[in-house]
Amino acid sequence: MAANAQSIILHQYDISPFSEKVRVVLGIKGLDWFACDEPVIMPKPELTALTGGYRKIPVMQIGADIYCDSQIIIRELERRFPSPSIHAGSDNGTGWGIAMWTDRVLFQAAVAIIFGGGTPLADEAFIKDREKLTGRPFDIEGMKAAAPMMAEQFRAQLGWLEEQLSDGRAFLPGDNPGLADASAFYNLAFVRWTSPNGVKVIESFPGVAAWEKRVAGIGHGNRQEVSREDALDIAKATAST
Ligand SMILES: N[C@@H](CCC(=O)N[C@@H](CS)C(=O)NCC(=O)O)C(=O)O
Repeated sequence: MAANAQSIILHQYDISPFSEKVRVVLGIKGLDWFACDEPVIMPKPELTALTGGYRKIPVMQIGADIYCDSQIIIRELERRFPSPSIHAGSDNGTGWGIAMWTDRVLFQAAVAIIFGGGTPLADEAFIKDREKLTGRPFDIEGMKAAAPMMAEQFRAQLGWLEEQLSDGRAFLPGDNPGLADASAFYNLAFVRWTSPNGVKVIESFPGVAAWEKRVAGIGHGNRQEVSREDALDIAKATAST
């Protein structure tokens, strides 16, 4: 079936860690959705036409309604598709608090390990693009110097996950996967895709490595593809709700 005005369209790219967080939530909820692949660097003319200039990934589109930022996307998915809840086995605030940790502190450690370890992802065009985005130098040499220390930061934080899982629970909140799992997992996935050194750190935690397999096993729901042109046409032909 082709995408239409009711379809969930996720503007993303496969190696985007924040997209992986949303893809896992789509998996937890068992939803049908369409991936609309966007470029990793600017220009992104179809995306910015939808968002009014926001260039980051992921962005969710349902008809002409556009949701920027993974937190807002996940909140909207929870509102529209409450069952199963991303808060199952947890209170509603805890997952968001954990996500703030994973999206900032844990993510920064993962980024330093990945880019400080050398990755083909960081070619000249990518570095220039990210420097324009942040207005700061993309300091590969600084990240290289910080990588060993950040690997230890990463190790310490994975230790918290190991501790949480040490009573034999399947997922971070308990029997059912939720926001905390999606949020922690995407950082490990990003490291796995790009950093053999980081993988060694993950593998040193047996409980975390086993949990990671369980989260990967949830999958991403039912994914189909939609082109950027078709996604834009859907928005043009629809009124915002
Ligand atoms: N707070 C945002 C962060 C999103 C983010 O930083 N995404 C990265 C890719 S994972 C990005 O867009 N990088 C710049 C780009 O792709 O243009 C969220 O949670 O969605």
